[in-house]
Amino acid sequence: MEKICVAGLGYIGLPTSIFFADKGYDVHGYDINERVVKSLQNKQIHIDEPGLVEKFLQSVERGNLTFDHKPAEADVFMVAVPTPINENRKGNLSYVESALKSILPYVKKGNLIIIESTIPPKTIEEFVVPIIKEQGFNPDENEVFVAYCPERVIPGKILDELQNNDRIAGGYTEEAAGKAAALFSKNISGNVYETTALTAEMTKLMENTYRDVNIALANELALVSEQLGVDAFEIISLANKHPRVHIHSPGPGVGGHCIPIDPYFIIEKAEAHTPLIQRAREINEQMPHYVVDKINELKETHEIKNIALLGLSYKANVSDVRESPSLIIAEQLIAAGYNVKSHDPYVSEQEVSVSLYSLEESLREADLALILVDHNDFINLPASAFNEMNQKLIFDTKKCIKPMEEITLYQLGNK
Ligand code: SAJ
Repeated sequence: MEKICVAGLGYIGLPTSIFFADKGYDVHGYDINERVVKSLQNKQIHIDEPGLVEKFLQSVERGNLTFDHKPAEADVFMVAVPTPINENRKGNLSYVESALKSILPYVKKGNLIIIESTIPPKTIEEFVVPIIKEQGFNPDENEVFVAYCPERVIPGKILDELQNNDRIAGGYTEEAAGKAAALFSKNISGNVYETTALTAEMTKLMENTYRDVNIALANELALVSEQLGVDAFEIISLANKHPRVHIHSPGPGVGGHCIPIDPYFIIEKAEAHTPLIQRAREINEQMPHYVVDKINELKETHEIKNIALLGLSYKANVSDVRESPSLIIAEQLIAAGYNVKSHDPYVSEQEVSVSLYSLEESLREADLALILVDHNDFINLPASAFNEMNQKLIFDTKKCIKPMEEITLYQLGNK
């Protein structure tokens, strides 16, 4: 069995390392973050995903999963490092560059290098391959095989989706696509599709851009519905009964490390041809401010000083707060002088800049309960949960609270 070296032990790299180690491969994961490496060496795992810790411990005990702050020789190298955007909203490839440069001294002829990080179109051809050539290997001649194989997993179901999702193997050459496809085909249950690196790069970006644009449409519908006095969620649910319609849901904004970022990778390469993608980003980025404006508006008719802010993660039932719209809303409300008591059953205080309270503490003496995430814990909270509030006023941005007697309920996208 081939030996695999994974660069980057974050949300994708660590589960990927564990996935392949569980299949019996010798996997060596490395990361420049000493703290992460130390804790993994001490059998502590920093990512909370169903089934992950068990498989991690089994592989570590078996001895075929090791961690270090430097790479090791292998047959397959996988790069799963972050690709953030800079202030100018252009992809920052510095982690990809440094990961590549650190693995290259360990690479031998015939090895396969797979990039998994999300990257702007043409990055393999114009950025990755030239770095590999500088090291003396010619990927055009398949001296090393280079492929782009984007991941598609969703937080909360990472292991399941690594196993079952279809995958794309985008080769810099046809042979590289074939090599990468063979590796995944042997190990996953989904189908593997071979294509070029550029097609794979654009496909990955369009998947998330489709979602961003569709969410922007839902958010626009929410605003229109409020003006017209109809319920956007009901309209969406009815429209989605049409066999070819799938409108997404409105909300307080779009967070996470993919959907709010990936569209910019397309925009940076084709600014003149992406007015729709750009407008969708603007609409979604405006949503947290819209929520704050709504609260200021509610203040004209209700006494609002203390706010219980429920939900800080970027989406339901995960602890991830990256790019979470809730954090923007919390900061703006605090800056506007409200007393904000935030609660999230999944998020720990060291991950956020705001203080956290229990559900009861946050709701006690609150003038408004602001629901920003549809965690299972919040769905259909009983009326009694709101008993200790100063006034029973709820603003639900995710339509997860049912209307109840004695509670004044405002919903995003409704009235
Ligand atoms: N959101 C809405 N309305 C919706 C759906 C989502 O407002 O109808 C918001 C969520 O609340 C959240 C954000 O959008 O703030 C993104 O959430 P998400 O569940 O749509 O996506 P992610 O970022 O967790 O994961 C996405 C997935 N991509 C697609 O579904 C096309 C995942 O499969 C990718 O692996 C991941 O991006 C990635 O790594 O690219």
